[in-house]
Amino acid sequence: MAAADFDLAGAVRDGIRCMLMRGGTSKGAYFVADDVPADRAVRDDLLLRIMGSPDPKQIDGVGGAHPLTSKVAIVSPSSEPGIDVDYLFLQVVVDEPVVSDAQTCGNLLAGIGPFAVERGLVPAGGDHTSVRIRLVNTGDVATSAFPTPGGRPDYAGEQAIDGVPGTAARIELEMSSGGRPLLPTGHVVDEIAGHAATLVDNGMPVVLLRAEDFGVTGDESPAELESRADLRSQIEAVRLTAGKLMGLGDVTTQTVPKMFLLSPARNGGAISTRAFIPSRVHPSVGVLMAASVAAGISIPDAVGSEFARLPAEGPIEVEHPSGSFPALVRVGKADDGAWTGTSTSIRTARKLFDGLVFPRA
Ligand code: NQM
Repeated sequence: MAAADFDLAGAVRDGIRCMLMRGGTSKGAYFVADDVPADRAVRDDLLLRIMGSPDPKQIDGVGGAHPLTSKVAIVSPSSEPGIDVDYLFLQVVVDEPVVSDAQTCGNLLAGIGPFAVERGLVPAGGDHTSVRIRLVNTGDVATSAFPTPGGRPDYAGEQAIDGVPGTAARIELEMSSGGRPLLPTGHVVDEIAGHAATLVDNGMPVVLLRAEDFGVTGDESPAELESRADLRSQIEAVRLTAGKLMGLGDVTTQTVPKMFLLSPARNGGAISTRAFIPSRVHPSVGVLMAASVAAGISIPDAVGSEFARLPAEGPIEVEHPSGSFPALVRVGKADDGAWTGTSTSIRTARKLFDGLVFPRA
């Protein structure tokens, strides 16, 4: 929709078509691109009104007052050959008037295939449907496979994922990289503010740090870590430098890179993690974050590789505050010696609500 065609008063009165979905361990508002203004400033202003930002409670909108529940997906048919739909992810900051496209979200990605079928953007392919999705934020491509018995997405199933109660239908997400290097600085370890750091991007830019270097054990609760102002400012200082080194520019108002404190696994997995995303501590772990951690610790000498217990084959279990995330990654070296990575993840998603959302006037 062109900016000139957008009528905010009309949207306030008549509403905008929107589906609320849980995607993995996150939740967000999904829109077809044609239903929202194309102009970035007009669109962002509308999304702030819809989600209820800026306000720590997002009380006057549909946002859930946490970064993991203040997310938006905008989906459109793709003009790219071999790709079905384009998925633009937008993080609506809870307590600031900011909408950021600087990162993608692998959790909301889980809902994109079913949403595309629900909205008629992609036909169901029989009992199972496979949708090729271009992640507009990063240029990566995902193939999402999910059940569509009778030609409709079926959200019920037997798949459990840590961080979500019960079970739901299995959604398989296979990621291929858009050609970015796995190690954006070209180094396995960089030293930042006196700390060893491995900077990795296997779908999500992350910084791997040793928990013990920051005076914590790495099994503290998210609330405990969030309450440590000294720790948060130390980590933020590393993040600002890491962002520049990773080619992300000034990341002061961005939500990437994500900051990981690593320690030895406690529950039989490969490694234990606590992720600053970046101002809150993740109650579990993001999909692409886990893929980036798993790829990083698979590289000899990377931070965390010295205590990671990697399986001979199969998924790498990335432990987090509410369980474990099985990240199946393939890490290799290209002809020029640069490290490369791809990943496969299992998620679930669920349609929660479909209808009209009414932005704040
Ligand atoms: O890493 C959290 C999440 C995410 C990102 C965040 C994500 C991913 O758990 O793939 O999904 O944005 O900080 O949803």
